[in-house]
Amino acid sequence: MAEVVIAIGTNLGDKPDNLRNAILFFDENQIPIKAKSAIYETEPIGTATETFLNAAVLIETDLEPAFLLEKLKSFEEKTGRDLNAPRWSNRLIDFDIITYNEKMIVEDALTIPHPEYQNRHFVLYPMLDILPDWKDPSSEKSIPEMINEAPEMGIFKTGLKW
Ligand code: PH2
Ligand code: MG
Ligand code: MG
Repeated sequence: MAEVVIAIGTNLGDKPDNLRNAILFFDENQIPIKAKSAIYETEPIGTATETFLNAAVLIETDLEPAFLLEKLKSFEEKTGRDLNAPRWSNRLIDFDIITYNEKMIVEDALTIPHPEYQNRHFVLYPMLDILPDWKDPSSEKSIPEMINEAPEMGIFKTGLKW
């Protein structure tokens, strides 16, 4: 069994509802969720223009990373995300595989740990909620260390319930 951190982002439509919907993906695929982070409101980074809700879940799965990615993509598509939209445009649901045990993978379609997570407070804060003792397998940095070194951004912990 692998312990996997999935980051979830949404910045279109009924965002709290989109997050709750995302949980259905794991239920439908009988993938146990071991922990859910708080829900954060975050300033859009890059070319996205609308405020995000971001969160992360810790799951347990036997699915291989590439196969898990494929299933996550098909859920994004099914729930109405236009996969041909430009990279970083506004989206209903974005799933990103952040970590897969301590595995390191570098392939065209998939890099694990996620190549940008160390620079993103909108991933690191939710991750701290669910996997506080994580150390990056390459740099061996803790999440608080990565948070200290990442660029500041607008991020606010909401009281929203899942
Ligand atoms: N995702 C992006 C680009 N920018 N900004 C925030 N705040 N949250 C995100 O999830 C996010 C982003 C690309 O996936
Ligand atoms: Mg993303
Ligand atoms: Mg993505």
